Amino acid sequence: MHLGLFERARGFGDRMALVSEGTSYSYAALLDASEKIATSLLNGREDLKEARIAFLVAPSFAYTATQWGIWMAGGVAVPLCELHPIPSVEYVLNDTQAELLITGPGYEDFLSPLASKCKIPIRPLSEFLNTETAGVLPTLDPERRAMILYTSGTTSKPKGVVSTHKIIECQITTLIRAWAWEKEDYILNVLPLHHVHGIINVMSCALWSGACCEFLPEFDAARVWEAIKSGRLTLFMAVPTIYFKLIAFWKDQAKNERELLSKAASQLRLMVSGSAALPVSVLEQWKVISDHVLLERYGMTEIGMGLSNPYQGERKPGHVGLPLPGVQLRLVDENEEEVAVGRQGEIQVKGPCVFREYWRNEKATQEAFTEDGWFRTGDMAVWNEDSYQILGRSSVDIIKSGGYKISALEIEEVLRKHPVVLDCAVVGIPNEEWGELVAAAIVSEGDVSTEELQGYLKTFLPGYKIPRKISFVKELPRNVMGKVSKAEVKKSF
Ligand code: MLC
Ligand code: AMP
Repeated sequence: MHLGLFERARGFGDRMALVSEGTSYSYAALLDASEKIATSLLNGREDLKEARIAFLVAPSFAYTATQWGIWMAGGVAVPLCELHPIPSVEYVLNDTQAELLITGPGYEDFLSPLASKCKIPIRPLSEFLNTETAGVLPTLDPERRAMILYTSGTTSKPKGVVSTHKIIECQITTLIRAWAWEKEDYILNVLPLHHVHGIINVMSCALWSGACCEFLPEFDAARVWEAIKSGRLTLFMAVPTIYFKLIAFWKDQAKNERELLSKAASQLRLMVSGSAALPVSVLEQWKVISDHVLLERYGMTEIGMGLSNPYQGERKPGHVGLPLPGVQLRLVDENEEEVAVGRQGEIQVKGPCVFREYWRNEKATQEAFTEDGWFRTGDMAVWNEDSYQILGRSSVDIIKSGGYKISALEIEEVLRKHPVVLDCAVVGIPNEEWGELVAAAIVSEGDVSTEELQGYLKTFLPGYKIPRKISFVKELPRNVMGKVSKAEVKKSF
């Protein structure tokens, strides 16, 4: 076991690594718990040899120890998401052919029926933590697969993005340098831990640095402000929707409380926004409140972070700065020729932080890369004088809401099964708070309301929850659907 993350953690010993549910845990305690989990997972074997271990554990010390334990035993970590519709979780379990499902407290009832349906053994995390002593663990080659994160694409089924230890290390160290992480840092994680934003940018960067990461099990504006007010945070990173909600909370406070909150926020050394476009209005209001010009950056599950505004230097509103060190980036037209300066094009990326493959999907992997190895992001951008500006997705079938990527096709597939829905087109429509809201244009044989469709999604796909919430439904005449493009449908809302 010679991975950089663990070697460094050993050196940090008694420093505080994580704070979870009011308890602090040192690096030594984290390593100890992880080694015990790894030993228990191995159960006498020498190496898990990239067996996939799926787990659903709330953001907490237990989550990190589970992830590290899987890695230490030579397994591939597959973090699940409780917000995904049950069929999607089932799909992930089957697709990864997970050898085991670990369930954290509170998820047994949700996971047990799935585990038996998929014929995957399920074990509570508590069993692993009860292991008495740690055993011998395998030495890991950094080129080995480490993690699979599922992401929606332009197909209705999500794809498993595979990263190796080396890729993860590259994604971490790039940010450590770019944003000057150090061991005195203290960050609050409010993000879900099945996406790169929470896993890499927040939790792993903190642990690589010898810093402290405190978990909130889920976002709560009052608790975030409380943490900011306490003065213990040096860093904060979130999706634009979260800044929107923090602004709303601040506005609700009395004048003297606002002043206290603002003063406390101004003491942080860095505040970052990403995962979706940061509205300039949010950036401007946050500047007034906290005196921070939010550092906006651009990333993707497949590439980690690609573009970032400078840590030091001018941050241009509505822009995402320059490629991070080690990231090669170009803008191309539909013939995959580089566009002239000032012209918009698709972002393509190359470099050591780019993912290895889509899990068991050679076709999708091949299609995602050009012949000379550039990854096609599907995002459009333009170079404006000194910085890149993201213009949106090239496909209308991908919606970003609250920082979550959603496949419009996945929702359409369900809606078309509704008894009175003859046809439908699902699109994302711009919204300052959520980035985009899900809207459905339908052709129906009878009246059908937004609530009815929302309810139908929930019944048809138990566990079909936010953020796939349909916010608007519009009826289209029968002769129109199919003749208008989705872009036109989108404009019509
Ligand atoms: C929630 N609601 C929505 C919604 N999500 N309504 C419309 N659209 C949505 N997307 C509604 C709920 O139904 C509920 O309504 C109310 O809002 C509160 O719901 P909630 O679940 O309590 O919301 P909240 O906790 O405030 O969640 C918002 C959030 C969450 C922003 C904290 O969406 C989140 O954690 N997003 C982060 C996702 C993320 O980490 N993405 C990174 C991907 S990685 P009612 O009526 O019941 O009150 C990536 C790469 C990169 O993108 O570059 O980083
Ligand atoms: P995901 O696939 O969930 O990792 O989401 C990645 C996508 O989020 C990217 O392909 C972009 O479309 C979007 N994204 C991330 N950061 C930004 C940003 N700063 N501005 C606009 N879009 C962004």
